[in-house]
Amino acid sequence: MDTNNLKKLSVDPASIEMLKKAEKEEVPTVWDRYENMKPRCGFGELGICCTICNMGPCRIDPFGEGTQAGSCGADADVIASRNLVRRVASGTAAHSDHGRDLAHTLLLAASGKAPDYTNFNVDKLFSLAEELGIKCENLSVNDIAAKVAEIMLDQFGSQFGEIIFTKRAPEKQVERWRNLKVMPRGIDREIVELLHKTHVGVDSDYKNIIYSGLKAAIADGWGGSMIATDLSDILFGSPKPVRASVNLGVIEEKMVNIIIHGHEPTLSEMLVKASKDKDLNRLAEEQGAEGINVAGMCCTANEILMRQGLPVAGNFLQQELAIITGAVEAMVVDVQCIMPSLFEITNCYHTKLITTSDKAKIKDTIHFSFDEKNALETAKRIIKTAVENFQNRKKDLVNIPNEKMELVAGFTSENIFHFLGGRFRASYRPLNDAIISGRIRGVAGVVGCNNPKICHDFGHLTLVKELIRNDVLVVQTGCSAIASAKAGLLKPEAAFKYAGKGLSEICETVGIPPVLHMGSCVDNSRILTACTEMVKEGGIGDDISRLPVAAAAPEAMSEKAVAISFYAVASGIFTVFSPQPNVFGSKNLINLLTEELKESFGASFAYEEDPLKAAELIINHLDSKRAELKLKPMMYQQLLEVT
Ligand code: MSK
Repeated sequence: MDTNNLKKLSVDPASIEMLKKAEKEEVPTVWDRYENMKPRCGFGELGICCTICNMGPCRIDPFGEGTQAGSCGADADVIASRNLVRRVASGTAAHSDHGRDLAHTLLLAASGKAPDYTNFNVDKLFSLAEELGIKCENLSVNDIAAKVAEIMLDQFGSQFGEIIFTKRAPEKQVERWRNLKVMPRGIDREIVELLHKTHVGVDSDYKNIIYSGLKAAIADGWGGSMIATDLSDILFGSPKPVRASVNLGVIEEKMVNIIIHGHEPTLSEMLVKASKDKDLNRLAEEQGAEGINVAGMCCTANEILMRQGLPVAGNFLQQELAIITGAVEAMVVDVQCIMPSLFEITNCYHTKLITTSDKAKIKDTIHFSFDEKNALETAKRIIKTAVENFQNRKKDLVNIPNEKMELVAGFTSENIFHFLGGRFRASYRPLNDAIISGRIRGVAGVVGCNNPKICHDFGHLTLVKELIRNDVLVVQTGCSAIASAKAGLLKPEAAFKYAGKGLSEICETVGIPPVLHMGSCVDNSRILTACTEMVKEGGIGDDISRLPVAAAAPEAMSEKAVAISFYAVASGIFTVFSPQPNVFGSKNLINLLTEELKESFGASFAYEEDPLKAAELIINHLDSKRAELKLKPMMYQQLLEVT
């Protein structure tokens, strides 16, 4: 493939360089396998292929002429909606199981069974305990932590009532969920009920199916994900703005390189700690290395970046490319977004692939069963394995791209208070005032993955640049945040280069970048909390659906991204999703998702693959919300018309 063709695969120079290397060394990547899958099944693309029961597979004729129902009688609306919400169930399960693991770790730590996790963030612990109504007098820190962990664990198995963190939402939102009967009772319960409803011969009302999907998704955003975020902050500390670097250039030629990939900070935090062990560093030197370099990939990267300032090697589509540098001694993985292909890629180099979660093994790889009870000890054994592998590096296969970018990350819904309001006036008032006065048009959360259907990072960067150019403050999580970081958008200086005049003035005054990194994919819950704070501050609407805010997932790939988009819409946030999900075989379903949901939730989906058009949709939406609120015209609008 020539360079021009490679440029169609990624806009990231480091990735293009590694794709060239992969081609030369005949190492297949995700892009090759994606091409080999063509042509894709048209029925599957449209979401009208059903494999739910053993009478199938069945498919509906999309032209309305042939078969219009599967063997059981399910039509296109039922088949497409069932397929879609099963993704919501899986995405919600993934996020929520992550939250459950953290609650379990907190309980073990509080009861003295996980001694490596006892350095609690007591400020956050006390504030959560107070919110949960725990009477803390005469209780030890461990007792309080145990009570918090138990209440959090109860959220999963609860059968009745309402998930506790939904109370954080504005009152109007809560009332709406109750009236629409989508208030989740327990996280596991909603996932199970959703799977039950989509079993053959249960729910055959596509609207009812979608509403159940929205209910389960609320249990994710305001339940499992929010629990994961809050408990991570208690166990590992609340993030603070940190400077760090990003892209494949963070891999160091003279050091032992360990890439940690996946999601849960329980593993990554221990590996970071173990990598500082004096004996292991001495061993690295004995092997001829200058030290141990730990870098992150995907959302694990975001976790250790925000709390430890560790470098980020890349986002989802770069996991194979990191190994192709030939300079990675070990890739250590836990759960989610880990390509099974890593085994084949590591076999082409000296890299050891190490799995750590009993939930996620890869056949024939080294497995260290990670247990919170002896976490640091296991982490040290993993690091030692990587260090001892340094001598097996094939020097002639090493080629590390120079690309490396500086960034600032680590914003949270709490510390934005500090940055926007200043030390003595910590509040969302300045943000709301900036929106009211027309300096900032609104706020957009741009989140999600990479997907080889879209040129790597192109969707994220084009959308984000267009938004900030039009005075939209952008908040980001996940692989989308990493894309912007690589392009330099997470540096305060980016405001002068890319942001509109109004946003740039705010960034300069406050000293923040125009694009704020707010964490990993579970940390989208921080964006929900920030929206709630904006409502509480007043002046721009009494419920999230009235705020000039929007969301986008320009290169969505995972089922978690579908769940996130569902809870964003259920929370009243207009959401542009791309590439289009497999639902276009049902006109009724598309109409429900893109139009009818507005009536009930105050928000809907838009499916738009062109990032400039997506930006236009978001800007128009923010302007319509501003008009509804009778806010002032944009201060510098006349200078910055959308292209
Ligand atoms: S890792 S879910 S590719 S954001 Fe959270 Fe990235 Fe999407 Fe995985």
